[in-house]
Amino acid sequence: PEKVAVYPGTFDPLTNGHLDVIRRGLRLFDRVIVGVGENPVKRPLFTLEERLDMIREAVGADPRVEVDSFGGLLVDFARERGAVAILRGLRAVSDFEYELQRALMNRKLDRGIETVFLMTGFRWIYISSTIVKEAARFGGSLEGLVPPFVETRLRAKYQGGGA
Ligand code: COD
Repeated sequence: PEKVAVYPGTFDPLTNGHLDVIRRGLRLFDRVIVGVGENPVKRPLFTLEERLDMIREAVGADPRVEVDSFGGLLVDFARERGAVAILRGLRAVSDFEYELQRALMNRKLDRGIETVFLMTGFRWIYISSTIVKEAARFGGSLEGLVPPFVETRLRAKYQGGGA
């Protein structure tokens, strides 16, 4: 049977690091569902619709990738969609503690779903949505770090006096 993974995140905004995880995930799974969820400690710069749009534009017409939002628990979303795994990306050791905590909590909530960690490509090791937003805010170039239209939208946000 078809193996499906959910790749959840805030994606505020999507970076090339996220895209790298999606690509690697497609080597292991038949389909990847990118799930934009709510992280209660983050106040996103982009609206949910804007974040979904940017991910959809970046993945294009690939029939193996679906982009959707979810409310409530990630494990419930994964189960509803028939996913066998949650996909997460790891950069540095500093990601580990946060990810371990989440993976174990999700395991406690639903013993049927495994979390799979993928090491990011070396080129993306230092990129986060946060660092990319900070660079954009102060006028730094994001070339090669995010898709060009994401950079355009970031500039528009900060020029518009939005934040
Ligand atoms: N290279 C590789 N991977 C990367 C890179 C990069 N350069 N940058 C980020 N990533 C990875 C992150 O490690 C992460 O795995 C993923 O990409 C998404 O990152 P973010 O920062 O967009 O996502 P988070 O951590 O804010 O997402 C949090 C969720 C929304 C998944 C979480 O809060 C959630 O599950 N919410 C629903 C409620 C719930 O079920 N909570 C958990 C149980 S209590």
